Amino acid sequence: MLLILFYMSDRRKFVKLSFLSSVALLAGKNLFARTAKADGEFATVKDEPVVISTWDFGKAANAAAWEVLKTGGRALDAVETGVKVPEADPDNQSVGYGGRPDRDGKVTLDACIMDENSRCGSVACLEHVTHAISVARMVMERTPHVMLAGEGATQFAFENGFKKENLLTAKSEAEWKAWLKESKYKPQNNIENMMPGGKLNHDTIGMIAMDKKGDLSGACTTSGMAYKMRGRVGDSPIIGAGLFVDNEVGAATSTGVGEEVIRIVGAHLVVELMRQGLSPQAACKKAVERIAARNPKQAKEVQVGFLALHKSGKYGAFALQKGFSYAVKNGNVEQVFDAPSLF
Ligand code: SD4
Repeated sequence: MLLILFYMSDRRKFVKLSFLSSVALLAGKNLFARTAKADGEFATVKDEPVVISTWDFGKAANAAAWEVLKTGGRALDAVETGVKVPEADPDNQSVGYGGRPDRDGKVTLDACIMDENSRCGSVACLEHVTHAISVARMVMERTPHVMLAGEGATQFAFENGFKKENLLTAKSEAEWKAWLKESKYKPQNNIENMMPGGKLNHDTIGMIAMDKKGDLSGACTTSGMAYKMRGRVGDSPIIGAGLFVDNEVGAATSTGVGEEVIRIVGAHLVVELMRQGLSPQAACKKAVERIAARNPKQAKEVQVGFLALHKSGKYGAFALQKGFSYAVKNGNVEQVFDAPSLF
């Protein structure tokens, strides 16, 4: 009865909304698709699977991860499966195969992975292997170490069955050669490199998942800042900076100018703030504010975004600048959101 009364009194609003939705659908758009929702509005309940990841391209990665989660698979397998999608995509020029090279023309990859038992693995400056995340997982599972870097990481990959590949695509090579003509090096918001034409093209994928058992895992993989110095390592392969998972509390990942994230050990900070009771979005915001407070002038010129999932199933994100998006997938939601930002 109450429901009917509510329906009657709200009928006008309902009709208006239905009309707007139909117009949007006819126009081939979802009016509500990218609204930044209040923190945790679509929160899942504990023990229901969910996967979240950075940027618009996280949507395709989430879909692959979801195939693992929906059948009761482990979050660790889900995040590895998920981030392999952008790693293999030649059109994604900031992750894996087809990534933009360093200033010497070498594609070097950074990646890390962490599970519900705080087991973690990482590779930095890995060359000639598309799936850096799988090498990172092997470091975790087959060595007593957490991190392998440079030639040692590449050698380890070959010794463990990865084939030598050329990761530099014709497109990325042509752009790098064009960049060489000017050879400037100044980070740009949401680009973090000097691409000719200033075309937007994002960026590191950080992914966090919670499986049916309520266990958390995360993965982060990138070709790093385009045209970086040879040997430069960003935040993405650094446990605590680019990714952190604490199965008691939650998990966080980052994207943007890695140097800024490393200075505040960003992902770990976000998780610790959630431990103190902050919501995922509030925790991400506080971490971003800490970067801004440290160097207010510079903070206006660079992008950093954090994405977090609380053990309760709530998620949230926050960035320095507008333009950071994140993708969410669970049983009810498959959507890309614009993260709120400081500036
Ligand atoms: C890095 N954090 O290498 C990565 C790159 C990135 O948005 O995420 N750019 O610093």
